[in-house]
Amino acid sequence: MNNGRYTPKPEDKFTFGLWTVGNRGADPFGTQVREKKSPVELVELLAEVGAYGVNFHDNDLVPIDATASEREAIVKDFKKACDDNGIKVPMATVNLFYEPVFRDGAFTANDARVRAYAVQKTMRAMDLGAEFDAETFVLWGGREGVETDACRRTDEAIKRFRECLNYLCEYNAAQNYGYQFALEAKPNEPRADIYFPTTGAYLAFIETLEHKEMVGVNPEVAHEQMPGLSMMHAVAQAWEAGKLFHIDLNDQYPGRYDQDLRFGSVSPKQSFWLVKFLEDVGYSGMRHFDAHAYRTEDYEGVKEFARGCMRTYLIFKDKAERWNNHEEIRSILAEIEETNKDNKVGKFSPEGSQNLLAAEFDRVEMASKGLKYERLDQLTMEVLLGVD
Ligand code: GCO
Ligand code: MN
Ligand code: MN
Repeated sequence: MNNGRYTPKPEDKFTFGLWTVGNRGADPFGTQVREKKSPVELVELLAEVGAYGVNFHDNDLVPIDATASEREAIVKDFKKACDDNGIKVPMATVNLFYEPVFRDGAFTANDARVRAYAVQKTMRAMDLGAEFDAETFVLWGGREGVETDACRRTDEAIKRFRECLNYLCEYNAAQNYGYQFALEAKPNEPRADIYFPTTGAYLAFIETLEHKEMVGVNPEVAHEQMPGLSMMHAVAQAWEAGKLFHIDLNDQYPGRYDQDLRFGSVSPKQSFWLVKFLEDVGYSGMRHFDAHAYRTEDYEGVKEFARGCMRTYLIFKDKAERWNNHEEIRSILAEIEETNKDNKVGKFSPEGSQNLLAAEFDRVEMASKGLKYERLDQLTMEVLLGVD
């Protein structure tokens, strides 16, 4: 049914990280279950399932100890694989969490040498991404946090983070890279508490930067849902602020470790509202899936996982259109809009405020009529469940 409609097309802008389809199923309790695939093989896999692009951390592509000539050969092969398979590299990022040197953080570490090394590693990762014409540079500060707040003052950590960000923005300008930085929040894991735990926290921080126009956010479903927050609300705030530079789509049961499950597989209703929001406002950026296949899978299962992420997105996009054109839904929305017509607040003026102070409101009458949200939500469920 409608199979062609749910087949990914380049204009859908579906991307995956090398670390997502390349995830080998290791977890803190068990080792890898899938054999290692090279970056070139992963690009081939992504082309096979119909993705638009691939993203990478510096060390997903170039091992941390690679020599200059090794780096050159890797970049050349990978570029060829991307070109041959019609795969773009829209986003690049830097790994500031894996190596022991970052055990106390990267931009916020107490050791000034570690902070300088982290900035150097990021500049080099920016150089690498620029070789592939990446336009977005994601920064996820996985180790920027604490197990014990005895180690430093939190406001000092924030100042250090700002200093590094300001530096990297200058580097971006000096090199003419034209990157948009996208900051990715997460409340915890791997640290007990990570600084800037939510997208909202980053949105406030960005306003304090010297080049705030270069910096936006990369909200992730799992990271907002871990503490039980609404991803769509975080995305909407970022969008309204002109700061939705990228997005990490996956799924997550609230209150647990970061699960990075297939998009839409846990919370279809929330995922639907998210897709509907992105489509309604005309978000034109990448739809990046930062998720991985179950540990039970081989690479055929990995392909099923990747296809599933994209197919579910497209099904929700279809459902959003159905919702927007649904006759009864539209008539309830029109009734709602009717009550919103006469805005008495608007912009403050002394005269307007006198009028508002003098206005009479019948609060009993205003609360007397049901709002039909039960019906609206049931209709939403029926659209989602495919009976309407
Ligand atoms: C995580 C994060 C990462 C980042 C990635 C990009 O919880 O592991 O979501 O996957 O998105 O490192 O910087
Ligand atoms: Mn994550
Ligand atoms: Mn992520």
